[in-house]
Amino acid sequence: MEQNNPSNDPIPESPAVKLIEQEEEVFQHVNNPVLGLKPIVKKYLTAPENVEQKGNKFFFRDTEATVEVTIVTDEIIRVRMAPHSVFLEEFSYAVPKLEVKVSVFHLHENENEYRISTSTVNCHISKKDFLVSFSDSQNHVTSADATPMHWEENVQFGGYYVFGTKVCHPEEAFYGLGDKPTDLNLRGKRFVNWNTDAYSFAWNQDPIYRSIPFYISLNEGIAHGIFFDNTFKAHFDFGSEDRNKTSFWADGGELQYYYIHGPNMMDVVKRYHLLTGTHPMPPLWALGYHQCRWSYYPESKVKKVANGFRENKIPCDGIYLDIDYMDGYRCFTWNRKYFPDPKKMIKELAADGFKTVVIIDPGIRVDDNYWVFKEGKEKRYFCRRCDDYFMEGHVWPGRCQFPDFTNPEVREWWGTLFDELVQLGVAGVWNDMNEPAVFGAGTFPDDVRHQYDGYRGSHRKAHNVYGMQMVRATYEGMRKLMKNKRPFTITRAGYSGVQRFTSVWTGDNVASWEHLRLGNVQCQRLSMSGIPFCGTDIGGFSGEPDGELFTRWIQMGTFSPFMRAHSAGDTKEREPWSFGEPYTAINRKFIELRYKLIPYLYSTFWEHHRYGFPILRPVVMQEQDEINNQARQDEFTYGDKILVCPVMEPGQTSRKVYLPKGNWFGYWDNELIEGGREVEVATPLETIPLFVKAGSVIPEYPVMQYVGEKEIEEVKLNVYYSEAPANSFFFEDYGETFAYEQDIYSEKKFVASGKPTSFTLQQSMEGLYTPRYENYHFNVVGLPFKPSKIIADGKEVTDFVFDAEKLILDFKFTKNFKQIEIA
Ligand code: MIG
Repeated sequence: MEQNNPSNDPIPESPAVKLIEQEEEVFQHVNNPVLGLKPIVKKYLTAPENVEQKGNKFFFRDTEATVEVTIVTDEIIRVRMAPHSVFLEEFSYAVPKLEVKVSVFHLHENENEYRISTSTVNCHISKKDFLVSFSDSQNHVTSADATPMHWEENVQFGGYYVFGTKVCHPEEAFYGLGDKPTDLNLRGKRFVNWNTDAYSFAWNQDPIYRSIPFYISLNEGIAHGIFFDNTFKAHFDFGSEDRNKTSFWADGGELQYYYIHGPNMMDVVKRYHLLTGTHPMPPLWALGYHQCRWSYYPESKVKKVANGFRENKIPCDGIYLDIDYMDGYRCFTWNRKYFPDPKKMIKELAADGFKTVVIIDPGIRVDDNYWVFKEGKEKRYFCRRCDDYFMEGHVWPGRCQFPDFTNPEVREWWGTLFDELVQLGVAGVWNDMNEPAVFGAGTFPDDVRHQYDGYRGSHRKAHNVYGMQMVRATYEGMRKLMKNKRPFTITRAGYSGVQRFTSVWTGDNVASWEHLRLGNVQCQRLSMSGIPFCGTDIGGFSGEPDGELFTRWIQMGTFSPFMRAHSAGDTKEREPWSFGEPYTAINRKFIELRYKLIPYLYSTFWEHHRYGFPILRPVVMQEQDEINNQARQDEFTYGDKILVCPVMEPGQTSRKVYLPKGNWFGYWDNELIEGGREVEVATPLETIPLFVKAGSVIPEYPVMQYVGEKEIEEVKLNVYYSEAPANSFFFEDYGETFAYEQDIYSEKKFVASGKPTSFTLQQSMEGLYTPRYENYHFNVVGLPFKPSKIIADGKEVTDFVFDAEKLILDFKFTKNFKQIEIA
């Protein structure tokens, strides 16, 4: 496909263009040898001369540039700017299909501005100076340009540096941007998006592994989002250089961003998912505990670790093989000395309930006797430099070449390479080093060429999507090979939209209390940034945790959507029983809790997949109008019903926890506490602060050593009394196929509501799946009265036990009830 190339167009010298000297600007390019010699000239939009409408698109022109405004939905508006009025062809790895869903919109014009309005948002373009702003239907301005959009020609590579600058308000807070290892609120900071292998990264280090150019602004309780869909090295400044300005700019590509309306942060995240997609339902087993290490080998060691779990009665579903399983680190091969019969080993592990996950790196060893290299070479699938030399770099296997994952044909090929691994029974693939990382050089040079799905680009454009396209190729290939069973994938690098293909871990962290704290914030941030299935290396990758730190990390990891312990090769043994008692027992208790809550986590996953909600939710997302919540980053909710506050300091015996408004029950003691305030909570090593929102129904499976170990005969429903009506969801399906896409699932909705002397629980169902178990075991917590009668669908349940001291009511009934009344 031919692409318009703005650099081929004549560049008119327009007197109307404002020339602004470098000194006046907040942006400077220090690393450009060519531009460094000349004064940097930024050109700003001047004034729109007219407007032209084509369907849902509006074009505004000054003497030189054009701005395109696309009404995507009632709440999402896209803005693009073409310095010389030539737009790039529409293509985005983040937004696979721009679905326009808008009912009505109108264009208005007056003396001062053009205004395009949907039912909820207005986009204003000022006639005087081309400033773009957005307001809600009450005419409250939510986002406004501080300076007109601008650009700077890139003499070295062609194209432009593109800039957007918004007004930053005194109390405005900022969230999002993926995995940045810093405080949750990004205010006052500046960031770069450039995927980087960041071994033992530090607090405030930037950039690290991922590039998620999406942020949420919260000002005076009103939120909106900006998704700057640009894959080049991109920069964000949240009132750092100038406290009154928020800026985002990139070293190439288009100034293209989506304004995502709120006013609720939750809605902003939901709408971001509308653009970039959600995570597919994971295989149920992947919600269990995973054990990893660099590396478990030979086979006898793998078996020993697996047996350790079963002997210690600590549940585990996934076991990982790091790079040493390969022959000389050649992807898709086996070291036969360490693993003489992988098929047999994987089968035996599977019989004992373990899924085997193997690592794969993008670097392919230059070796004519190695089939993967030979095929890739013959088919011309490896990346090349601008002058056609191969992109070569050293990684684990030695001298390597790298597949161009931005080429759909290469992705297809890569997908087929997993054939043997799938035949051997491998259930998951761990995609590492895909920033891409290269020893010494760090990554590829800028001039490496990429096919970019037919749109072509240098590494400047493809760098940030390389890893995402690798894991996409892996995921799609595995899905085909596994005959539509859900594959499990994990990646280190990523770009917006990567959640459609994979889970992520936060990379090479450190066994320190600071990193435990950092991991907590990173997982919350990833969740708000559209990456729900995330976790840290439990225990810390490098360094040595003591028993206390490891246990505190297991406790936090129990509430990470992805739960995996991992450690570097030069560290001591790091299994949940490695630290002796009391640690082993506490680790077991928490991993068991993880398994009990799998149906709850899975239901939360469904809410993510179907509705675009994040799994972890920082407190500020629940009460965004509480200014104090802007700085809270320790506690979060897991789904919307369980509030978790990890313990992140050694020797801590109690800590303050903020509970959002409403009633909460202590998870450990069922004590009723009114929220909207901080409470002091005891934090002995055996527990962390956990609270359940009143009115919740939390489904619980019996503890198993791995998912599917036993047939489930009964599901426990923990029902927490509330007077105010409250909804809960309970999702189930086969847990391993894509049948849910054809409505083969069961989504139950519970509504709990109480009165001082009665309590009602209603259930309704949707979907075509019927679980095999027959019974619910009810555990009703916090009844404020002594129950004397339970009526279920008109029939009286006579067999119940009430603990008057703990206020717990216990009884059983079939799962297909419609209404249960307790009085
Ligand atoms: O250069 O495969 O982040 O989890 O154990 C190190 C070995 C390569 C980096 C990953 C880490 C993994 C390690 N890898």
